[in-house]
Amino acid sequence: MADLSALAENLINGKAREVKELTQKAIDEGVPVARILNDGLIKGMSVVGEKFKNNEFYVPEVLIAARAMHAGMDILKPLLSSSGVQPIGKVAIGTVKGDLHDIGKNLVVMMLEGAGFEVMDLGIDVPPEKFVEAVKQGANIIAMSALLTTTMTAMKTTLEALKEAGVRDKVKTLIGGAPVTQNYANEIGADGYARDATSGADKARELLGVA
Ligand code: B1M
Repeated sequence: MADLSALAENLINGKAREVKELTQKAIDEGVPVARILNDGLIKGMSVVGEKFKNNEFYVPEVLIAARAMHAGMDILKPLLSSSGVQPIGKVAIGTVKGDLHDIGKNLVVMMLEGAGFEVMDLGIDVPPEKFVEAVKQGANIIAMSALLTTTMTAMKTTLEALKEAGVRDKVKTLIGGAPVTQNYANEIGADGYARDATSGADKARELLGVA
């Protein structure tokens, strides 16, 4: 019998090989892919997120757990679309123009994927036009990361570009990164701010009204 709690547990402990095997075993035993995703991979990743938030896990543990999650996702992904499981939303994320820091942004990507979002990772040094283009490609959330006080202003420029392109009301915006604050989000009119990767995924769910 497929043991989804063992799958979640192995993911939390970063055991990629075991996660891959248990995911395949569950599929072979006919467990619905949505259950494997929700009660195995996503459940495990949400524990990782909580531990990270509470300083019980640090960046290396999160990266190792994320690698394990990807090992399971690689097997599940092709089956998800054919089984009709829809992602809970599409997030386009990038580090803003002029900024090359991506460690924090990559953690946010992992937490978003772990929460069931489809993620378009636009990378680093992302110009406003690229975010605008992502909205045209169906992104429900534009998520921006900045690590420099000199580049966080590109968040404002990007929001202005979304307005100018006439797509601002089609998308929610989420910002974060070490120098960014809730006050700054209020000042520039971003829809949401998150202080860490786990809260980023929580906020993204909240912005789309996903319980
Ligand atoms: Co740079 N750097 N750096 N750097 N760097 C900082 C940010 C700095 C604070 C160091 C310092 O002076 N003490 C400083 C910024 C000062 C400021 O503006 N206030 C700085 C500087 C000045 C620079 C350069 C200008 C240095 C130079 O060349 N003179 C230069 C700029 C390059 C550029 O971007 N154009 C530069 C370059 C670099 C490296 C390339 C060498 C490297 C980046 C490598 C990489 O990312 N691939 C680097 C690094 C590693 C750092 C430090 C040491 C670590 C950043 C990091 O990865 N933290 C950093 C000092 C520090 O923080 N101690 C520093 C770990 C990461 C997990 O945290 O990114 O904060 P963080 O992400 C968190 C949250 O912020 C949040 O969640 C994450 C996880 O919880 N979060 C979000 C982040 N994005 C989010 C988005 C969300 C929600 C939450 O929603 C969308």
